[in-house]
Amino acid sequence: MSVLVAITGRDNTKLIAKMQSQLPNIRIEQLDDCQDFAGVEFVLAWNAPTSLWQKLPNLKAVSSFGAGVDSIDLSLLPKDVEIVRIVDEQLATDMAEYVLTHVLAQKLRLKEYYIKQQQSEWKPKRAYKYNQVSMLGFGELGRASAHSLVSNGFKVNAWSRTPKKSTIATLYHGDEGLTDMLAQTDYLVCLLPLTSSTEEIINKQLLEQLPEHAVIINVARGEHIVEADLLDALNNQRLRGATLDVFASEPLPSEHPYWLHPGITLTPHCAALSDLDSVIKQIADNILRLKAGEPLINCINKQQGY
Ligand code: NDP
Ligand code: OXD
Repeated sequence: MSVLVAITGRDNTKLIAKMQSQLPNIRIEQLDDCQDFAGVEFVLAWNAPTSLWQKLPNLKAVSSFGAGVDSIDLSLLPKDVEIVRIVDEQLATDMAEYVLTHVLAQKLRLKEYYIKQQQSEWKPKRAYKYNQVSMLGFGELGRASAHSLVSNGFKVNAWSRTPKKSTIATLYHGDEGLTDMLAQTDYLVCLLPLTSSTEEIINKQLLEQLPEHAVIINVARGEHIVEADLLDALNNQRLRGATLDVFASEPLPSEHPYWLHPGITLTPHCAALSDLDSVIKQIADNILRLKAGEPLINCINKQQGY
């Protein structure tokens, strides 16, 4: 059995060395140097080329290198191949900190002051009183973010696909639930996985259901947003602002209108960056489980796509 690291767009030397030290008896190959595709049973993938999957007749499991699995085209994989993802406490803590920070930054109008600072303009204004945060997605990261928001005095609503119970948030599900939640939203935080049901969910129709003072915080995937609809809502004062960490095209192209938009705060997909050691521990655990014929951890539901 061998493991293939198919992560494109970064230097994997350190990652492979760390994996190899945890798995001394397992052959780990890099995509570019792989000599024996037929021996590969486990792939660690992030933006792997779509042509890869057909070269792997003995593939048994694929692990995403992140929490999201959207960089793997599930339709190209045989039905019996397991897909696993990263579920990590530190990742959830980091995401919760990012979400709280940016909700507070929007409440305290920090972007306005950064712009005024550049013009040496002294103009204090009261912080907004708005305190209702609505989460699109109430999974590992949505729940962690909700906890930290509630501990800091925010009221939290959350929308998921299936009905749930929670002692900290008011919960909604389904299309009707979404409409009800949007009307009571000051800050809309997107923490959905990217699937065919959630792609372009933040569109004109959704934005029109938000109060005009609302703010979008997207920390999931850029493809959740119809960019032209977001810009239109911001330019016509139907939305107060947006904090964006993720983009349909990354790195965000230098000519993109988001960069200089006064209503947009952006960060370079850094809301929650995986800690290499903790991620490798999970991946190594799954590789050893596969080798021993044991059930893998953090499997996704392939039908749902997350
Ligand atoms: P989970 O799978 O744990 O949670 C997903 C949530 O979304 C669940 O509550 C699920 O509902 C809900 N959901 C899925 N589909 C729908 C739908 N059609 N309608 C309504 N609700 C839906 O994911 P995580 O919390 O671990 O991660 C979320 C995403 O965050 C990742 O997929 C990734 O894209 C992004 N991410 C971004 C990072 C960054 O740095 N910016 C870092 C890490 C992740 P239900 O509970 O009913 O299943
Ligand atoms: C992830 C990410 O999915 O970094 O883990 O976006």
